[in-house]
Amino acid sequence: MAEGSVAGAVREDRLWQRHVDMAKLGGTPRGGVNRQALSAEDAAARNLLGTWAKARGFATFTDTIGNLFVRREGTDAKARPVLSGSHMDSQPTGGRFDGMYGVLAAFEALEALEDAGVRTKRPVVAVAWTNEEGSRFQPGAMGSAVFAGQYELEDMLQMKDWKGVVVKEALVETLKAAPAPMRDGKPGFPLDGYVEAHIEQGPRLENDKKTIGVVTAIQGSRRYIVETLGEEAHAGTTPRAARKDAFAAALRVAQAMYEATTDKDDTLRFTIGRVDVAPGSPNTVPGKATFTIDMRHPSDAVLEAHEKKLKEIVAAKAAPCTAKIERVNAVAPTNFDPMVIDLVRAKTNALRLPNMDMPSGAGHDAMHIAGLCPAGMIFVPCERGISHNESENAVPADLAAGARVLVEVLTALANR
Ligand code: HGY
Ligand code: MN
Ligand code: MN
Repeated sequence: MAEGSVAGAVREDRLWQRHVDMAKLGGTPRGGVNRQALSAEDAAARNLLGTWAKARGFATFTDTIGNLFVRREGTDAKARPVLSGSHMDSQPTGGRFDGMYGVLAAFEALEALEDAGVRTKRPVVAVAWTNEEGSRFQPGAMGSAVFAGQYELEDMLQMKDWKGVVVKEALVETLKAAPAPMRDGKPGFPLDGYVEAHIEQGPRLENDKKTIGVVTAIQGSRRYIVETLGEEAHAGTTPRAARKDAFAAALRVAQAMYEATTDKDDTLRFTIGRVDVAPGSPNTVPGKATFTIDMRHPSDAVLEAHEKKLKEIVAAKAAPCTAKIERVNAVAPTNFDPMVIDLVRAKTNALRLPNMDMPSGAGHDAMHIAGLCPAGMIFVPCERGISHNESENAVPADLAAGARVLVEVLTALANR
């Protein structure tokens, strides 16, 4: 098979149109998407992918955490498959490409193999992982982590969203609205390789005028919930000195944490993305406040040291309220397999695409799958590096370039 022959079957127009079609599902007036995990919009995207798969004769199946698979057979049906994909769930004010690009690039790879008439030894499977964003339901990358055996299925099925809806209920609704043959039992099956395509969600490729990012690693990440407890009281009659104001305590704790996580080379990432105050009445002193923490760094030791600081701050700054900090999850830094990194770089060079090696600041499902088999990622640029924002944008030519590299890499892995 001539070098690049399968890449030649990738169609930029078809790949772009699929993004346009998917962006209508949960599309927002400002041009983004709100397609949260296990929502009606998520189910609609699952159904659309299933319709496309059926039209091409690819088998689809799901598992008990709702990961959705699209399988193209190989000549050796018993061989461990090669997997590629990402996620279709989005942030509440998300973009049209975060996650969706990786799913559609994987699907485009299956179509290109089909159109090129290329049979691979191993099956090649595309996947849409359940709840990568971890926005509605925590923790993120839930489907891939359960698949990889990092989280217990039963624990994840009991997780609740901010309104108290349980994953298990939302999953039943989603699979009813978007039925697919169920692969029963604990999720997970042997893999021979995994490659995920994704927009960079940062500005480096655009700044350096590169089309492809050869991803070498993903930084470590930890999530926490902080809760402060005080005493509800009348806003008009209760003097400041007598108050146990839970929001004031949360502010003291948060401010101290921002100061403690400011590092001179601006490498540590510390984000408080959600704050809830109860009872949420303008004239009642808050009795309870909770806020989320998302903390990231390339070094686990740095994350560990800062986790200690966060706990000390919670103990020191909450009085006269009480407070607690609970770690929701911790994902260690991921280093991708050198064989896959080299293969991505080689196939990119063979296609004469400008590229650079780079780590990922964002988390991805690949961080869990990298523990199961040789894994890697392919980045393409997004405009000004903006993501987790409705103005997220990418251009058809870059999306197609990434899909060409992807299909060449998958073909090589599937014929190993
Ligand atoms: O949060 C992340 O890094 C990913 O975009 N969900
Ligand atoms: Mn993503
Ligand atoms: Mn994201």
